[in-house]
Amino acid sequence: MEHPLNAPDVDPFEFAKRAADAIREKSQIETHDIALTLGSGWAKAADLIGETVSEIPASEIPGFVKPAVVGHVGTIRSILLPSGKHALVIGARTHFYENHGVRAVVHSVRTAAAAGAKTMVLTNGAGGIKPEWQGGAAVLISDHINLTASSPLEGATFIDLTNLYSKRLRELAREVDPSLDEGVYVQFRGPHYETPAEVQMAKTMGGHIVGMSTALEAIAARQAGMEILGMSLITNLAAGIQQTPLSHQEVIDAGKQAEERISALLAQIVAKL
Ligand code: 8IG
Repeated sequence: MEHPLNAPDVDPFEFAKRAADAIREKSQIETHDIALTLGSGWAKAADLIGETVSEIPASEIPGFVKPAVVGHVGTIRSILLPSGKHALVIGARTHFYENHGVRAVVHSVRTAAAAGAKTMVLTNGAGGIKPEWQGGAAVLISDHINLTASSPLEGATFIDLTNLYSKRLRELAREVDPSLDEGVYVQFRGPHYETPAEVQMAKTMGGHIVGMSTALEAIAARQAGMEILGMSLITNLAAGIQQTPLSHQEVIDAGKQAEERISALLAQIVAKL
């Protein structure tokens, strides 16, 4: 928890403003319209959505720590879209399981909001509960169940989470690919994968996707007034749904296999935002 955001008297929103100022200074882009967090399997989208204006190591931006997982990028990119809009691509996600506290988890989202972004695209690699999702399916997140027992909101901050994952944006995504399925994302704390019993619990609760990110970030994005699009790459079927044990290598391989296809899909969707 010895993260700068957890020091006494730190206001996380002030910190996000400072981070956004650093991005403005380094990218020379005054306002970013859209922000994307690219999870496992989605990184290539950054090369396809537009022209990279600048790429900043996360370590040069206040409050960002370098990612714990190999395969996560660790840079913030400013990209000029064909539409003339500017996108901020966050390749450095902090996971709840890293134990830097929930402020660190949502700092990138708050920074994106402070940089001007009105739309937040949250992507991840995740496990699938629906057996028909085998083989690197990309699915839209329709809602979530937050099983982290945490919240990015501090104090008596009551915020409505209806339509958290914008129906309008899901429909926009389906204009690009009408076959896109959707499901409820269940955020577990991790970093262990679920037991088969926990997967059955998630299923009984109404979940379809299991993962270790996104829900806390979506709450912070809603607090910031952003419109949210959530997408999961199903790299594996959840424990007990698939018959073989889960492995991080399998997840990485499935991500690599799907990367070209889902990144192209995401680039087409971003062009419509
Ligand atoms: I990739 O099966 C990926 N991330 N919790 N469960 C959880 N997170 C994941 C999984 C999974 N696959």
